[in-house]
Amino acid sequence: SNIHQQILEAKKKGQKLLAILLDPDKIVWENLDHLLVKIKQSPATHIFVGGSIVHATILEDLLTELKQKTNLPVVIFPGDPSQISPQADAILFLSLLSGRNPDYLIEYQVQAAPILKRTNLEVISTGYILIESGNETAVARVSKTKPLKRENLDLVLATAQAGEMLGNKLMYLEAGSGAKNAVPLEMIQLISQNIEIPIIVGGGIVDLQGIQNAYKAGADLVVIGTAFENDSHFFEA
Ligand code: 1GP
Repeated sequence: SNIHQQILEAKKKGQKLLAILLDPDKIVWENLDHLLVKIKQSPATHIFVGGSIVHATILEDLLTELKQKTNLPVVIFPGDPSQISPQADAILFLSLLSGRNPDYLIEYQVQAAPILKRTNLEVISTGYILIESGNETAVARVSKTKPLKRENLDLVLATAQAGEMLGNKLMYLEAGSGAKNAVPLEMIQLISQNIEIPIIVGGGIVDLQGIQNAYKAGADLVVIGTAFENDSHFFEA
């Protein structure tokens, strides 16, 4: 079924969504079965798979396991065009709107398009906005782009609105994996009040209160990576 449509319907009903982000390169394979049990017991509605550098075979192995052992929709959250697999359900087709590196604005999308055409993956056009986090994150390093300043709310809003006008179906506000500071709540609030498309928020959210705060500010889907990676009991508190 259509994942984008489900996200829209959840937004309409005010149901909040939660994605657990799994980086194939960080999976401890001996623990995978335990991890999958914990994911099943968690409130997660989606599994995102991706990372800054991911080896193709490891991605395939992880997707095989996820499709066999969970029922959650699996969405690729790619770092580059090598991270495409027909085994997933959908892919966030990202454009790094906060940066001015043409590779992440259009070049990788051009490379990925013919590959995606040969799969049945649902392709979800997603604007991706990197926000300053107080530390250098892998996204900033690998993409060689500068995050937008936390206090520059006008620029973040204009960026999100431009993405919406360009036809993005989702807007991802990203502090970066392992961010010291998560996306500011007032920023989430401002963006959510001024664009129609669903908002994804992630990076540096390390407790359940942080998730609730992001929802209250207007996030439709929150992404949790590091906190669950470090503690598979994270959602049990
Ligand atoms: C990173 O937004 C995700 O792309 C999740 O970040 O690892 O900090 O939870 P964390």
